[in-house]
Amino acid sequence: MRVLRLVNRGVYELYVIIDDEAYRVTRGDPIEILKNFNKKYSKDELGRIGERIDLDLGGVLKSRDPNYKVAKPLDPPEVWGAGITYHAARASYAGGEVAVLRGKGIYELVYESDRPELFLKDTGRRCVAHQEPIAVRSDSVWTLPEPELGVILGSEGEILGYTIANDVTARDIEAENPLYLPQSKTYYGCCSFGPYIVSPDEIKDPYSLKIRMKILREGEVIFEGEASTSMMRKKIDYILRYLLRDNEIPRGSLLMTGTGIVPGRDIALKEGDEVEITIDGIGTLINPVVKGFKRPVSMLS
Ligand code: DO4
Ligand code: MG
Repeated sequence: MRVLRLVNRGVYELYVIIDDEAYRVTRGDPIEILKNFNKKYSKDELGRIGERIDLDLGGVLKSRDPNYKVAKPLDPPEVWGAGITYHAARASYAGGEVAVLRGKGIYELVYESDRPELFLKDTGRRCVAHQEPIAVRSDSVWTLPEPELGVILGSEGEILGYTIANDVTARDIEAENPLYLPQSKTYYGCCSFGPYIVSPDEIKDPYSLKIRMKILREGEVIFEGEASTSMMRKKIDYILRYLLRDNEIPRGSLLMTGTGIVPGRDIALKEGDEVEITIDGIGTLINPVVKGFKRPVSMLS
């Protein structure tokens, strides 16, 4: 089951998609729907809480339908990021290592340590939806996208669903001084996620998902990379044990599980670029890039 939210002529609509059939749900919210996914909503039950709609989903996701716009599948009260969960992320800091502690690079230490890196990315309002612009800060010349498997958490920290997340990061600001991490990670347009949330029953093994990312400039692919969640050094349950320790997370929060694809120093996002992230079994998240803050439609309310 997939949960999708659309804006139809300025009004939010919630959809559940089962076997490529779309049901517009008029009762319940995305979290309630996901919490009940294991009841395996029958089409009859869906008929009770909503109605079957003939939706050209492919067209909607490609913004071809002027009436519909994809919204964030829910408004997470908190968005957390896990860092250096893949070797590729750790390796990307080698060479120009930004800080050394006890004789080792701090990112190498995090990769080897028991304690994961966790940071509060946002309270949700700086994150944008599929097809909305992600941003390069006006004071950054080296900003990179970070394609990550996202998990939506219930009130007990249980996984309610999976999504695609982009933990956009101003790498130059982060590299200048580790204490600048919040500025490199948190600003308007620093994160996108969606287009769907996929219920856990559809994801047979969260550790065998292929993640692909492309950056397009004037229609040309200027970067292409691939990773698999099988390469995660710290697994999701393990990260959650640390995240939830003495720390209640409000239901519907999003945890981004770290990036396994890091473009080199020759790549920096520019206004007009497009970032395309695909995770097998979940979908494709596409965002254009702007320089500086442009208020996306989802922030208007
Ligand atoms: O401090 C570095 C953050 C790294 C990160 O966001 C990631 O590995 O995905
Ligand atoms: Mg990240």
